[in-house]
Amino acid sequence: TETEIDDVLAYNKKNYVAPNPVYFGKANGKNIIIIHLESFEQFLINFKLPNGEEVTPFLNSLYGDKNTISFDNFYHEVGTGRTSDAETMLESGLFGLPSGTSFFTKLGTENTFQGAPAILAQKKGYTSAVFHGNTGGFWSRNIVYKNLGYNYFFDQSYYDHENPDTQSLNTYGIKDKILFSEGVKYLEQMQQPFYVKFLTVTNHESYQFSDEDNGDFQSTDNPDSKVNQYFKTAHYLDKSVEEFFNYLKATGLDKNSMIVLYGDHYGLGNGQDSKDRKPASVLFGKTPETWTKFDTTQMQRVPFMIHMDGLKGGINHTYGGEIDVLPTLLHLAGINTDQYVQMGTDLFSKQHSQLVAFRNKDFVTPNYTVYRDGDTAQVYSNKTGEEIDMRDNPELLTKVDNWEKRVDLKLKTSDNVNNKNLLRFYTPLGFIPVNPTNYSYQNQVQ
Ligand code: GP9
Ligand code: MN
Repeated sequence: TETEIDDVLAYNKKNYVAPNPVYFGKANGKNIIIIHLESFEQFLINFKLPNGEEVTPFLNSLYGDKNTISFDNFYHEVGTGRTSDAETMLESGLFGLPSGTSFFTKLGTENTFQGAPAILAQKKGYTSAVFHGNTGGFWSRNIVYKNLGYNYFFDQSYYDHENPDTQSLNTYGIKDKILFSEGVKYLEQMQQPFYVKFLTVTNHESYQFSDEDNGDFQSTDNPDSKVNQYFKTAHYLDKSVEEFFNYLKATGLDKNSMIVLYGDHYGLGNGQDSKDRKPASVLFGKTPETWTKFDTTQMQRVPFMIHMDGLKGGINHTYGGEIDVLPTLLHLAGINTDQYVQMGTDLFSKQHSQLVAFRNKDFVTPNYTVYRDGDTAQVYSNKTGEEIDMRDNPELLTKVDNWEKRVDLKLKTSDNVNNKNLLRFYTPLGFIPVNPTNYSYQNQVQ
């Protein structure tokens, strides 16, 4: 009902944090290019194979680059909606649903959003586009993106089908190298500033991938074929991104663009499921028997990097997650966020909340990792990886109780907005509601 939005707005007001003046507007007027690294985990960064070879040399160089801010305590917060949950958080500042996939349900197909493309268009004149190598109807993207206010959606039909390379199209979409090399044909015609995202897919588990695609990269010789495949496709993804960066440099686009890279969620043996643990455990000198859920949570880290000329690069140790990306980016773009209903907080803000809520209500703080089985919480020390005996620790217990309440309220508020489509009752000052019928993604080209 209409009054429920009042609770949401009260929550929003209380949890809003002011931007950091050092970063606010730093990307004012720049193009924003989001690169969605499918199933890409943080551990891949600077990971070396037994033969000494790096799996992702280009992303490693970017990670330590003087114009790149790289986060090393950034967590994915997806639920069963996986990719779609990550997209939902980055575009709308709201979580995915507690179960199910947000894109297939009312949330994606009917709800009112005040999302990134619309905000950037209205406040700063951005044109927006998504590039994805599957059909428009895949995961109902052709509906969801209209609700978000995306001007263009370059799906599979926009890419060259004569090229034998694109024939490798399979369940998830065309290979990443083709997505980028074909996608730039459209990118270079777009009006600037633009807000665009490239959704890669090749690193998705069970993607049909041939040794030819592998180039010089050696077999990784791991006894587990899934692990080998993961390294190979991650390496391929790394090369794809490198080629795209070369293009951006060659055209000078890198000079007036902010490039944001993030991993959407786990890819290898770190779902919540214990059957997944085996391949991950051997990589870290553990066995499925000694692998703990704390180890699993460590694997929930994914990359988040912001690359831009004039940005002072470095490794940022702030704890945060995907829900925090939208306010962070809007502030960089020079847009105030206090009017918008967003569950995260700007990672650069001095008051940023380092309480990272997972979709299943477990959470992480800079010092503790907390699991919630029914009424009792299990608290682990991040430093030792050991469970803490809470019986003689009333002070910590009080803290944990307080964190639990905050995590619950955050998720509950987000779920209320999503399940009851509450944003239809609230239009931020000066915001024009998105009309999905204004957008058509018909392929005019072929
Ligand atoms: C691919 C996506 C499916 O872009 O739609 O990927 P998943 O959700 O399984 O990661
Ligand atoms: Mn995904």
